Amino acid sequence: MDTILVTGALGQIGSELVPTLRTRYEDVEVVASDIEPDPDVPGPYEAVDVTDRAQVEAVIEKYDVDTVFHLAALLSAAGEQNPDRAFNVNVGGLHNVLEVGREYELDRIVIPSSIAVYGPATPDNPSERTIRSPTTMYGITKVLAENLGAYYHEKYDLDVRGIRLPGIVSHKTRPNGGTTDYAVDAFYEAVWEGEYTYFVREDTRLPMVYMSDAIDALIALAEADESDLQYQCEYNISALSFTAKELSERIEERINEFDARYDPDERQSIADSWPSTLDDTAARSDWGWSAEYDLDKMVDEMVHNLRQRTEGALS
Ligand code: AKB
Repeated sequence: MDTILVTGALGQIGSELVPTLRTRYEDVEVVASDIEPDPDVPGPYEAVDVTDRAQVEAVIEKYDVDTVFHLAALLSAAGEQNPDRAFNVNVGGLHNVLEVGREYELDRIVIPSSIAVYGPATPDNPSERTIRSPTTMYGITKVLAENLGAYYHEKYDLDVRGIRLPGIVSHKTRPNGGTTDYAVDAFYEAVWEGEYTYFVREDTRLPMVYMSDAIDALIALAEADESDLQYQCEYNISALSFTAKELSERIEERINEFDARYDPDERQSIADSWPSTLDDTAARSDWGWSAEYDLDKMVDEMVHNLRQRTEGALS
């Protein structure tokens, strides 16, 4: 591995994956890219619209990229607002990366999939091959992404791998356009305003993971021996599973005055269509996945970091 390209680098995952990769692989050039032309981030950075194959090819050629973490995507709620764009970015963008990857004989492409591949017909605690019947455009694009990854691997021997990520809780970059965003928004609003109105019911239980565990999972999968992998892009990882109310109670233990309210909107039906726990036996046995953060450790770290940021901003 000499040069890594990260697409969607300004997003929730990318903004933490890029610095982690740069620290971990000192001799590897890590090129960050996103659609924004001129963000204030450390370089190398390139503006790339993944729906334009020529732009994808240009950056891969310019830096002689051999590995891609392809994160650029619209999430579930944003996808329901604009299904056409979600399809173009999530499927068209990935197709461009795979086509250029095939042409330039890339070593590896890592793509996050999502729990959104599952749907109301999926029983709880599904494993990788349990029925995928998504009811959102985002979920449909992720099923296609998983299948495209497997197809390019089978047909062109391209090394494409991926994880089905649950909701990711993090304090550096706020997620945007997802259904699980409430699990991050609650922390920001609790620290900043002392109150938060969830857009889901209090008994909504979804699988979640803390960001540093999600990053570790992506890197561990990327580094795994190909011969150890039984799946390409569909590894489940399981870390946390809590209801909105349970999250509020834990936040309240640290921020006494926190006032949580619940006013479900159209995102409730998306949340209701997803399983609340996942069977991740394959990730554990194939590439040694296990989460470090339990709910209390995560809540401690979120509250601590957001308080520090607030104090920093005020001083
Ligand atoms: C979303 O809520 O859309 C994402 C996801 C679970 O993939 N966070």
